Amino acid sequence: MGRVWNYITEKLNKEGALHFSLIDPDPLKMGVESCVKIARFAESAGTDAIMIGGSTAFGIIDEAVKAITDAVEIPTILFPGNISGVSRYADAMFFMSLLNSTNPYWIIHAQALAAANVKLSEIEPISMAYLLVAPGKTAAWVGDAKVFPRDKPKLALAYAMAAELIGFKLVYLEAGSGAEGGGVPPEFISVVSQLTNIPLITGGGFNDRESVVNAVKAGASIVVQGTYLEKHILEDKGKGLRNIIEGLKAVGAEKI
Ligand code: 1GP
Repeated sequence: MGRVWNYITEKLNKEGALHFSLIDPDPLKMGVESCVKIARFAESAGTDAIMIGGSTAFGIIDEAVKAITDAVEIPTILFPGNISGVSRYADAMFFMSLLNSTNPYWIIHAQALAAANVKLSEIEPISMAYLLVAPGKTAAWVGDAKVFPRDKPKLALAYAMAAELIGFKLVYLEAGSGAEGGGVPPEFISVVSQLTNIPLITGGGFNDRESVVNAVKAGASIVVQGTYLEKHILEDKGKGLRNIIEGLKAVGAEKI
């Protein structure tokens, strides 16, 4: 078993729920120094891993990935938006397939183009089914996704069950970075977590303690926050994030 996958599963068994912090190393948004600061504050606030990536990865991400990985003790996991999102400096990568894309490029072709590079880099791959729920935001536009309407959780369930049967280690319910409406609807999280046996990650629009706590109550194993960090963490040095993570861990502990 890979080192990071082992860390995730053991920590989930012990703590019931995990918090991951997403950093998008887009030079049009922020420099490497800010990425490192965000990662450090997130780690000190108790986040369990740093995800690095975005739908529009401009430029070479190696510099940011190396700097972040050197700066924190917790695992760094790539969250690639395309083949340009691979870097050997991370501890692991989500090897993901956007299952509800209408374009085979995002389901298997990009993965095939990146596979040799991933194997040569010896980075730990963690297979993940990526499912986009409305609004889907930039990820849906870039990924040619047929997003699941917010009142149709059973559509996501069908895809999540197929993902489990195919052998994906994780399923990610994504509303898109910056999604309005408080994240993925709890009904999606609840039906998918109850009727599948792989850990469920969710992200996209979880911007406060209440929505994060509700996601865990509904059955999420891991909640991802990105935009919240970009907006608040440099000013409050992780204070607000600490409060959110305490809430997440309290609900997680009830599930053990
Ligand atoms: C995006 O799910 C992540 O891929 C995080 O979304 O930026 O809205 O937190 P936010």
